[in-house]
Amino acid sequence: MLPGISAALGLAATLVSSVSAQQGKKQEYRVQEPGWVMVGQTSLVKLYGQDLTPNAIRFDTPGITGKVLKAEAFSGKSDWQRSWGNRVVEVEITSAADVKPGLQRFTLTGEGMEPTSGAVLLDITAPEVKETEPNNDLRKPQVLPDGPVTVVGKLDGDGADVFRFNGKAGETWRIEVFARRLNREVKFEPILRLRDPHLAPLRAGVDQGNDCAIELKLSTDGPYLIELFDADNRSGGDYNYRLTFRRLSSIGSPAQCAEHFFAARKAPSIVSDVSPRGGPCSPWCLPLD
Ligand SMILES: [Ca+2]
Ligand SMILES: [Ca+2]
Repeated sequence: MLPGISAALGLAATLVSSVSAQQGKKQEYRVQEPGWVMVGQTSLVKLYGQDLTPNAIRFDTPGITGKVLKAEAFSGKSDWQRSWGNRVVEVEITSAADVKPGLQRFTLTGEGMEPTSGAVLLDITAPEVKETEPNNDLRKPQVLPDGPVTVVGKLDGDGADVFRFNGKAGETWRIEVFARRLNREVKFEPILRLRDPHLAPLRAGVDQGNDCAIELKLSTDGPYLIELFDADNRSGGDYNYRLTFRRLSSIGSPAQCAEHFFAARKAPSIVSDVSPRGGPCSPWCLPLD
């Protein structure tokens, strides 16, 4: 090696070691419970990881704040739980009502510790729909109501559940399955497949230990299909899931939202689009279109 390059590498190595000495001991965030928090609310979340010893949590997006309440040792009861690490940290996460739903990144910092980062899923309240069989056939799917919906279901029988939803060109949708995040012990490895109005596959989401999601800007008007199945085509009594359909882009401003909310109060048939429990309107409701 040329002496100049060798010296440069030596200098780089010195810099790296001095940076890591300044940053401190390594800590690693791995898993959280529960798997999501709600926009406009304060939630308690447990973060698990190896040597996790933070005293602060900071989010990239304004409007979300967090507070570390407690950090202590954790001993998993199964091999799976032990893979989460040896520490559990209780944090309180508060989101303002106008923060955009979706993944929100955070960084954990602590005295003498290297920072570690992760993401929490921020969700909105949406009408719940119970999954109903038969829904196995691409040509006979379960038809979902328009707008954001949460399907509560179970993968059983022949092990495929198919849903149809309406989306329009230019809208961005996030379709996400929660299965392992409901029950971390279950063997369910969910796969999602999105098909266009001609049944052609557009995109797939594959579980890699923490469920999966598809987020896509639609290029044509729907209806679209979502298929949910297991990676090994298994199904069973404990293969429960929560499947969320969220329209992310076609979201009204607070002024539009207020206008829609008052329109909805006059027309009860669309109240469920805005606030199914009659609570205050979130800016992330449907626009007047
Ligand atoms: Ca089913
Ligand atoms: Ca089915």
